[in-house]
Amino acid sequence: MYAQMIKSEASQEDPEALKAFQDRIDAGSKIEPKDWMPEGYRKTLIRQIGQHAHSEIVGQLPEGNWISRAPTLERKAILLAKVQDEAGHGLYLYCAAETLGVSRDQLTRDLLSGKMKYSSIFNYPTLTWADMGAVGWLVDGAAIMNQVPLQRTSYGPYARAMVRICKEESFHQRQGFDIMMKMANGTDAQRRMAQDALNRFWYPSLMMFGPSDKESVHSEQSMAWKIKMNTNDELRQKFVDQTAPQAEYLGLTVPDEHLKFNEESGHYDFSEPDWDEFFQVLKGNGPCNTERLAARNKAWDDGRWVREGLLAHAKKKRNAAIAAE
Ligand code: FAQ
Repeated sequence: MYAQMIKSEASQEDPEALKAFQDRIDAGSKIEPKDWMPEGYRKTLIRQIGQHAHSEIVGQLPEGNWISRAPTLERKAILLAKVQDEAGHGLYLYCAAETLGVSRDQLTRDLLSGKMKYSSIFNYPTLTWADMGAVGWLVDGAAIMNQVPLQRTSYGPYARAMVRICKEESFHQRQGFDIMMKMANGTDAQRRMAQDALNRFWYPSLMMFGPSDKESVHSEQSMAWKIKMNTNDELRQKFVDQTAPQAEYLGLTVPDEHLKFNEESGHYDFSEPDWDEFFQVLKGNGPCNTERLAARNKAWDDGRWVREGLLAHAKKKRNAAIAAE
């Protein structure tokens, strides 16, 4: 539907302008906010950047859950810094989306009403401290795999936001792996917790890259516009190739009996995630969808007095400035 709508909108646009735009993309130029762009390009970016921003914000919830229960002061300080970084990433991305003519309030309303999506991964619960390791190692690991190529995406503000985000995400990934190392080399109970976290987060992490290329609606057009630099399956394969040896190094077992290095292809063979589960999570039926949206709605409602106070203050200052003119 959406892909069709983008195509039908393109058919109403000036073919010469469309061609000139595509030539610029093909030549590797960056598109900047004031440049002409097809309506479909603008909408696709708002959808993707907005979804990405929402993921960073909602992604604070599963980790925020553990700040008060981190095992040491040092771990607490590190986790707190990481969660604050995620808030910062959300803000860079909302700013990038705003350059496309959508307001942050509108994006927030669309998240809170369930109209806009955020990453499926954040609808899974974080049950033990080892999950903080698994989230950093696997979830940030998957996020980086997706985001490093996005530093070269065609839209300037998105590409520049991504440069800074990627630097911080690699610290996040390392801190997650460090937790997993401690747990995997700890007591039997800690080792079991690490294995259990890997068991629960492996397939949801593979789902972060989106549906298989056969099912992906937007990949073809988004790749032509360099809004996406790789297909979902390409990135998923790269993630498995990078992560399987790391699991081996930790002495943990990836919960996939078919995971095996294929000498011929030079890549790991692996089992597909359960795509029915993925689409159910997208429909709002994951383990924590209701809880996550309720938490964001509560935060928005609780913050109303701050927004109203700030707006009243701004209005008062503006009126005083007008009166002084
Ligand atoms: N979850 O046609 P495609 C992070 C939807 S950041 C939910 O393949 P597309 C940092 C998709 O929107 C993680 N929905 O779509 C962190 C579309 O539905 P729509 C977020 C998904 O856009 C770490 C439909 O399925 N990163 O984790 C998902 O070409 C730790 C069809 O799919 C980004 O957003 C999914 N996993 O490709 C924070 C990166 N996958 O919109 C805290 C930027 C697909 O038509 C703690 N985004 N859908 O209703 C992208 O690269 C792309 O948007 C994809 C999906 C690859 C996610």
